[in-house]
Amino acid sequence: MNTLKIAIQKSGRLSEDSLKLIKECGIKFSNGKGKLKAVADNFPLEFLFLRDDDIPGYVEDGVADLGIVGENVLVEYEKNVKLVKKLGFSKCRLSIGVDRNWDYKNIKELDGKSIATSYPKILGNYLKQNNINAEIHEISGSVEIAPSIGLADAVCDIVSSGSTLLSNGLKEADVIMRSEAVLVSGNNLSAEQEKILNQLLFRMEAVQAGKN
Ligand code: PRT
Ligand code: ZN
Repeated sequence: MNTLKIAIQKSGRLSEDSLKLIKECGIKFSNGKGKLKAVADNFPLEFLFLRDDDIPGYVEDGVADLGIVGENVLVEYEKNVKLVKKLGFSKCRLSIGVDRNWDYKNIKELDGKSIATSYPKILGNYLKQNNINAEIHEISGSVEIAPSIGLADAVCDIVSSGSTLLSNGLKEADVIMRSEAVLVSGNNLSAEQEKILNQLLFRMEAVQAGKN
């Protein structure tokens, strides 16, 4: 196939900047509200609008050839895809949050404690590397309320300004990983598709150079 399919978050913190980058690359398309697919008018690119959690898997399966997703999601899902380029937006941290009155010194204090998170794999690996035995409570949203309702002693969640932690009586105690939006690709692009990807990367680099 002489086109590339790119998976972009349908709506959320990555969507707007992902589409902005595409537009800055000079690629034109119209995406009607609620549409799940679109085709570019002046570049061999098709768009699939998906939930961010589904993007690494769709790229691995070849349903999409490329995707834009947070590094945190990419690492958590452990799919067989290539990180092609860091994109510099949607920057955040995956951090441990604890009660603001906890005189937290280092990760060892989590030994024997319970931690609520939507990132069980990244957290589990981090705890293992540090030889910490803690119980992981996987929850899919509103992680920050877990300590105040007695569900867990600490949280491991995405932080950007820190205001969500603060408003739940928590503080950022340890940074586990730093993340930003990344472009990923599948491992089975045709030679023609690799060529299109290189043209796209060339344009993305020009956009980035223009901003520095
Ligand atoms: O519906 P879908 O599954 O597609 O979206 P989603 O709700 O899972 O993800 P979304 O849109 O919230 O985030 C998409 C990606 O943006 C994440 O995977 C991160 O890579 C990145 N990102 C950047 C963030 C944040 N900043 C962020 N602040 N993702 C989430 N948050 C949340 C965080 O979970 C916490 O609840 O915002 C809150 C903390 O923000 P502060 O500013 O109060 O610290
Ligand atoms: Zn999601």
